[in-house]
Amino acid sequence: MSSADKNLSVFKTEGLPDISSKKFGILVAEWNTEVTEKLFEGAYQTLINNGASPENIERGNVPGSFELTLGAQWFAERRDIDAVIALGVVIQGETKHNDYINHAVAQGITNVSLKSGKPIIFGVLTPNNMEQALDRAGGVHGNKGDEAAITAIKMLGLYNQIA
Ligand code: DLZ
Repeated sequence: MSSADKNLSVFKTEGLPDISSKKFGILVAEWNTEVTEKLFEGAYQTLINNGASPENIERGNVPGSFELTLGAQWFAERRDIDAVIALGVVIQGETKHNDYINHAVAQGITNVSLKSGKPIIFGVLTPNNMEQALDRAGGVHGNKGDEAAITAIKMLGLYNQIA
């Protein structure tokens, strides 16, 4: 079983909707790229494995996780984008900086999601250290990028059912 499969084993992944015509924006924070690149690979590959077309997946880089919110809004404002996945890693440091960033991004992504009515997925790891981050970016605890992609797909399916 791959680490991606292990991660997804906590999810119900059967019966996912057809996403062959859906367009995704994936935002990647440039802080801690050794981790965020793995999150991107996981999210991208999970979308492809579930039927998305490569030409329907667009990537945007932002300087740090704090900027994920505005990047998500720019993607969400586009009529052609159906869902956005925001990927970042905020590692706890010696200051409270991480708390401010984490809260701002969580709140910001919620706001963009509610304002746009589109799924904007919070794919931000908030570990205590780099080891915990790598464990969740294709390591022993799976890949948060995979999980974020599955969540985006599920929300698109739910939109068809209840919106
Ligand atoms: C400033 C900062 C710090 C200390 N730590 C992180 C981090 O662990 N992960 C991350 O994605 N970004 C960090 N940043 C950068 C902020 O997200 C943001 O880019 C800057 O504060 C500029 O707005």
